Amino acid sequence: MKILLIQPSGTVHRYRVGNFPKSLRYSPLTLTTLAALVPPELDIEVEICDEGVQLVDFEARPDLIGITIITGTALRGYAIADHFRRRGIPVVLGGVHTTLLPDEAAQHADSIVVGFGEETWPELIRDFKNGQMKKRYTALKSPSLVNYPIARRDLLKKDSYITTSTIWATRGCLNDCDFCSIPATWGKNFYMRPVEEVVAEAAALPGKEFVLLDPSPMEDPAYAKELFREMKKINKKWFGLSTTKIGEDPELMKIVGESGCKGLLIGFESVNQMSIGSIQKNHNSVDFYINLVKRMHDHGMGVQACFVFGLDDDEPDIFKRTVDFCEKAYVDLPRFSTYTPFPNTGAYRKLDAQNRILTTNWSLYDVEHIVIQPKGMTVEQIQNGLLWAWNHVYRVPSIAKRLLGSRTSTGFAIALNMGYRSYAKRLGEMSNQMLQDDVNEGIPLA
Ligand code: B12
Ligand code: SF4
Repeated sequence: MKILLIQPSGTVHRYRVGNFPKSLRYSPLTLTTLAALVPPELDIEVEICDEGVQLVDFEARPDLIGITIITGTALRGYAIADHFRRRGIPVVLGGVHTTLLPDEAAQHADSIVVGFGEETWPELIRDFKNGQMKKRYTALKSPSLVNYPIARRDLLKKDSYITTSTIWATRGCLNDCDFCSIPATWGKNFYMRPVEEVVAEAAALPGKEFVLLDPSPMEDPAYAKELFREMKKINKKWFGLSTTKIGEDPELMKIVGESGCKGLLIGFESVNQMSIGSIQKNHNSVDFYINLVKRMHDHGMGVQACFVFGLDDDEPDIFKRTVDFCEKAYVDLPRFSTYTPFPNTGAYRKLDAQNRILTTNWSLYDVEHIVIQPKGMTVEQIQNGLLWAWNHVYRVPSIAKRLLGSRTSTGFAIALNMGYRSYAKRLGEMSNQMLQDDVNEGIPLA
């Protein structure tokens, strides 16, 4: 028996169009994890296809196909699923978007997996082998994370990524930011793998660097301190994510810095405290931002700061204020997006009730398009402001100012900034391309 696992991509991320040069991609973990969960005793051949780096073989004839979808890739995923189902090949859909909108996904699949796949995916495969696959499998609470199977990184097209050393230690988040899919998908829960297993997996990864994909790994400070104290012993560099809460605990900040962390992506979201309040990100305090970035730099960590435009309390000066902040705070890698209410989130329900959802074309839910009717500005003002901010903050003088001020910059930080600079230059063109997104691109007609 053969299973093909596919991760579809939106137009601008799709192979050959690409928003980043190949060299700046790290490999995702979803498909390699699902491959590792296939029961070994069933002797099943598994192939994976990450459409971000390779073409889907639409002539393939596996026995079963599994497709993972997030909102921005859902329509492409449905088109791929419809194609293979027309050819009589059964398709299973799973992932964040399937969990958020199971009834929608079910229209394009023979079976869906809602929630976590650790137990349901092997159960589904056994049922399939016995000709008894059910229409839906659901697991909304995480199973035990002890003895977690090691992702099948051997199945990846290794040369297509800057690194295949991606790993996770925790899942979920205890915060409830109104636009975020994490609590909407998994509830306000936080699950942790045993420290020794995570460290052993990180130690065994090839190379001297790895990426920790957890959306908010510091939610339990005692666990985080233990994890990163142990991580220090393996003497590797790593990059990951955090919330601004890291700044509330000087001991945690020090331990993380000493553990080999070279940079963290942090959701600052806005330099306007009123806007922060409106999205329920109550742990963010704008007055504290400059100091937070400075202390991160003091501990040798770069900062990828993410901001959202188009919040209800934003005014037209928000773009300049945000860029000014990035330059003043010496933010290593600024990133801008638009307020995107992912389905089934508090933001979606609120804006839908106010009749302000402009489109449910999920391909445009890539956080760079405006999908809602803004309050204080027009759609055009936000689109233009977004482009202006990206281009302004990635001018060479701005890059130089930020990286010189940061004191943590390396050749890698310069390469990332140059990658984002070319992304910024092409963003307008790519946004228009997405408006004409052909989710059927490359799919044979019959
Ligand atoms: C790594 C990552 C990326 C990588 C790779 C993408 C990917 N899908 O893996 C990159 C950098 C490319 C990326 C890009 C983006 N991302 Co991203 N990303 C993540 C991240 C941090 C980790 C994903 C991961 O590897 N998880 C570990 C695996 C094991 O878990 P999992 O995927 O949930 O899979 C489990 C279950 O869901 C289930 N399952 C999943 N799929 C399937 C399929 C089948 C068949 C079955 C049986 C089961 C199953 O089984 C697994 C085991 O339980 C998540 C946050 C998170 N922790 O989930 C955000 C996340 C998926 N990203 C998100 C977003 C918004 C984006 C971007 C739009 C952001 C941006 N600024 O560019 C882009 C979109 C790219 C695109 N359109 O193609 C959102 C998605 C929200 C939504 N509703 O769509 C998330 C949830 C973060 C968030 N805060 O909300 N991302
Ligand atoms: S802190 Fe981050 S991961 Fe947690 S709910 Fe907010 S945006 Fe989502």
